[in-house]
Amino acid sequence: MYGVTYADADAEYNDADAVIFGVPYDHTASFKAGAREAPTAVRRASYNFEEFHFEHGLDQNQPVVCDYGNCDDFILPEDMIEEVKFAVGPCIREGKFPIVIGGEHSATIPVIQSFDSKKIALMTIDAHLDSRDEYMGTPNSHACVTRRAADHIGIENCCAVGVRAIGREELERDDVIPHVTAFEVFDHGIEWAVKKALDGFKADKVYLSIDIDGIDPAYAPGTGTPEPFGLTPYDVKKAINLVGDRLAGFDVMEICPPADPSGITSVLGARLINEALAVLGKNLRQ
Ligand SMILES: [Mn+2]
Repeated sequence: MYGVTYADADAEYNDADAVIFGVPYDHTASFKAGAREAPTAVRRASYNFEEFHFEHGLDQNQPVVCDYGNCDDFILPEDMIEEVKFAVGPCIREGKFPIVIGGEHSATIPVIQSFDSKKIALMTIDAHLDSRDEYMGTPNSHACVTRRAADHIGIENCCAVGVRAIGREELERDDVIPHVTAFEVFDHGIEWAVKKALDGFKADKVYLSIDIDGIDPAYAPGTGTPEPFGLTPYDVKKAINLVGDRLAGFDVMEICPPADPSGITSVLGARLINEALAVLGKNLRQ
């Protein structure tokens, strides 16, 4: 690949436990574009950290990680979706752990579609429910992520945590996507929220998709659609560990480097990826 690779993600694809894919796509952005720059920004930020995760007793190279590079960029979301399926699908079918750096949240759609529909649940951390049938003329917008996932894996295997922005048409229908609001997380704690999500899933394995706007804009200002009253980074760190041995894939979406002059949002994104890698490392060691 060209450019910078994720820190210590220098294994060959065939040897890797986990594979990192960048999806520099932001053509359906509704407010502020720029997420296409996030894969590179997050990779750069990954060099900020110690290679030893003392809390977990793991080095950064456990698990073994390959940085696959970026998917090609396209204009239409349907083309992006085919490209991501082409890149990430084999990794999932071979039992490797996919890590995707968006790009817009729409890139989660083809990742979920690449899993066996009966064997995966989707937990999102997101300010938005993103459950519209279509948005701005496409069913594959960033505003349709949980609806498209529900089409594939069933509504009972979807849950959005940290939500605090829902359209009236998303709530006034029979098949509302299961969700836990940010206000409920604040009142009852992240342990309660994640347990509620996990207990609702029929599938055992869980793909955890982090829209960085799920975290409060005070901590993660660099995103296209910031929404106050968000989760803390510590809530999300805990959520990753609470999913624990059910974790089967991970992404960090919607970081927008042009809106992140200090770079702190990309640093947080890389740190959350490291946390997911540490959980995978512990799972593999068991
Ligand atoms: Mn969002």
